[in-house]
Amino acid sequence: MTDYDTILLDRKGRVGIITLNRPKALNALNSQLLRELVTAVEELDSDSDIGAILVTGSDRAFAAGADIKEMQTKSYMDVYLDDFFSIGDRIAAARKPIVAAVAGYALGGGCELAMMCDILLAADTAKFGQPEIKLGVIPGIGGSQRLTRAVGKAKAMELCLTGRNMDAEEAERAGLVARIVPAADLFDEALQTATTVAEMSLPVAMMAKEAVNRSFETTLSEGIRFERRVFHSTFATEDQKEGMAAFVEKRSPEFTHR
Ligand code: CO8
Repeated sequence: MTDYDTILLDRKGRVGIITLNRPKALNALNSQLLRELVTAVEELDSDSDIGAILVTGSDRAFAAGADIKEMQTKSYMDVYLDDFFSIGDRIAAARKPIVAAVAGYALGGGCELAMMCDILLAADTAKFGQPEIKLGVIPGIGGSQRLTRAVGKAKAMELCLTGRNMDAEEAERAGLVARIVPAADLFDEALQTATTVAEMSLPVAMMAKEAVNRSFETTLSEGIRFERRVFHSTFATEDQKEGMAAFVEKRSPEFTHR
């Protein structure tokens, strides 16, 4: 297993837990943290004992954005040639479901990271925003696109142009988060959610994630055709046979993730 300095990696049952851990910088995403985060996500994504990934931060901050101190002096050529933030695309490319548990600040790259995840749970303390404009830049890890798809143009435009934050209630009303839970219960609820997903058939959960995500990339009729083909292919799994047999026999299914 890889050694990490800026994140903590743990496993509980079939859930891989990544905790962002740069408390002094409110988990700002510097290059080391992003590199370690991507390595950990890929490590868990390719581990056959893992069925879901949970990403979380601290009570005070999920992540307060990309590391401004690290970016401050970079030139156009530095950011263009380095294209450093494209590393984030590898998180969105994970095939296993990822649950984000957000307490405190999820700003800029922190909000973008949360939006790359599949199920977003927010503590009642959560604050979401894309404040990049206040620094003289715009979102760079997908915020202008994913936020707009999640909450619509009206609110996304307002947040990206004014840099104001949304609290958890507004984020839930706007459709950005799946559910709000009391801050003290956030980790347990998120772990429970991730465990529930991880106990489903892994290949079928991966197919469900892929099908939902396809809706962001294609037309309705093509998306439905894609879904139908993937639905057909669930019948090639042992878990479909087990899931339906268990229902008929009035027992819990024992998925083998095959
Ligand atoms: N980067 C670096 N350090 C940070 C960051 C950050 N994003 N956020 C907080 N910190 C540091 C502070 O500098 C401070 O460090 P120190 O104690 O050494 O001064 C420490 O964390 C604690 O922060 P504060 O004292 O500011 O704590 P407050 O509770 O007063 O405020 C806030 C909390 C409101 C979250 C405040 O820290 C803040 O506004 N942070 C910046 C938020 C922000 O603007 N985020 C967007 C960053 S830009 C971005 O994410 C773009 C992503 C894509 C770029 C792609 C480019 C190609």
